[in-house]
Amino acid sequence: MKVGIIGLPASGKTTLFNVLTRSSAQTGSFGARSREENLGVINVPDPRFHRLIEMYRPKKEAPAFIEFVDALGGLETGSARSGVGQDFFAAIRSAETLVNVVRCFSNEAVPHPSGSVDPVRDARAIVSELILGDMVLVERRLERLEKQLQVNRAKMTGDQISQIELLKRLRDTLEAEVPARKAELKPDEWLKLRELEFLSAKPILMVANIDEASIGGESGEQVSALHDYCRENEFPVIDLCAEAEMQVTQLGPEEEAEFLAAYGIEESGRDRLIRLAYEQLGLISFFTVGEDEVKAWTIRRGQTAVEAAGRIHTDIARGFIRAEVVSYDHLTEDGSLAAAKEKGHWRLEGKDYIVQDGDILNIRFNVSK
Ligand SMILES: Nc1nc2c(ncn2[C@@H]2O[C@H](COP(=O)(O)OP(=O)(O)O)[C@@H](O)[C@H]2O)c(=O)[nH]1
Ligand SMILES: [Mg+2]
Repeated sequence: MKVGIIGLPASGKTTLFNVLTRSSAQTGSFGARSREENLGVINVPDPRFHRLIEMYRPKKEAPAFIEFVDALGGLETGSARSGVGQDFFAAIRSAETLVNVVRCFSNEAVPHPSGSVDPVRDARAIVSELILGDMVLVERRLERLEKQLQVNRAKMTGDQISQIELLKRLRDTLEAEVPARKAELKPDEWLKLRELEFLSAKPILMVANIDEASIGGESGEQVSALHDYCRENEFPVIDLCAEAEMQVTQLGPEEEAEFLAAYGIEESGRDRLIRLAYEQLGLISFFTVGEDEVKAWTIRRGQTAVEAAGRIHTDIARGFIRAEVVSYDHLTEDGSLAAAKEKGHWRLEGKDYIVQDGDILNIRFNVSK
C-alpha cells in the first residue's frame, strides 16, 4: 500500500513522516521549494505476524509493508494551477490513500502560512486544491479528446468516446466542489477513467496535529470543529501530536511503551494511523506459513480464495483446486496445523470462499491445468 502525506506547509507533514517511518528527514524546511520528496517503507505492525514467526521460525520472514511519500513543499491555495502544485500532485498521484495533516498546534517559532491556526479552513483548503487539481486534469483531457473527435473521429476507440461523456459528468461534480470520490459513476465507468488517477477520488484520512499540551486531554474548540467537519464530510480523523510522537519514536521500543503509558496513550499514533488506513481501504491480511517462509498478504475485504491465490501467483489462481484454511486464532490456540486438523478447525474451501482477516491459507493447485 502506498500512502501520500499531504497538507499545508508547516502543518507537520515531515514530522509525521518521521514518526511513521522512524526516520529523521529534515523538518522545518517548508520554505524550500524542493522537488525532492521523502520516501519510506515500513513493515505493517501486526502482532499476529510475530506470533507466527515464533511458531514456525522460518528461514524467511515477509511482513506486509506500506510505502509513505512526503511530497516536500506542501500544497497552498492556488497550487492546483501552478507548476509547483503539479510537482506535488505528481508525487502523490500513485498513492492509494492520502493522509492530510491539519495543523492544530500553536507554535510561535513556526509561522502558519495563512497567519493563524484554523484547522477547518485548512482542511477545506486542501480538499479544494485536490478538486481543482482534478479539474485541471479533466479539462486537459476533455480538450484533447474533443479535438480528436473533430479531426480524427474514425481513429478513436469506443472507450475514448465514452470517456468524453464521463469526463463531462465528472466535471459537473468537481465544479460543484464535490470530490471525485462522490461522483455518481458506476464501477465499470470508473474503470474507464482509471489511468487518470484523480486525487480527489482517493480516500483521505485527516490527522489533527494537536498541541503537546492537549495530549490525552479534552479537545479544544478548534479540534472539535475539525471533527465536526470530518464527520459531515465522511473523512475519518485521528488526533495525534506529531512532535511528541517523533520524540517517542527516537526512544526505542521499551521507553516508548513507558512514555505512552505516562501520557495515558494506549496505542501510538503511528499504529493507530496504520490501522485506520487499513480499515478505511477495507484491507485485511491473510498469511501463508511454513518452515521456509511466513508471509503476510494484503487483500481487500470480500475477496475470494481464488483472488487470494492470484495475489500469490497467477498460475496458482489458474490451477486452483482447493484452499486449506485455518483461522489465526485456532492455529495459535491449537498450537500446530496437525492439532488444528484433529480438532476439526482445519477445513477445505472452494474458489468462492470469502477470505477472512487472519486466515492462514494453503492453496492446492495443479500447474498443468
Ligand atoms: N509544537 C509543535 N510543533 C510541531 C508539531 N508538529 C510539527 N511541529 C513543528 O512545526 C515545524 C514544521 O514541521 P514540518 O514537519 O517540517 O512541517 P511540513 O512543512 O508540513 O513538513 C517544525 O519546526 C516542527 O518541529 C507539533 O505537534 N507541535
Ligand atoms: Mg516538510
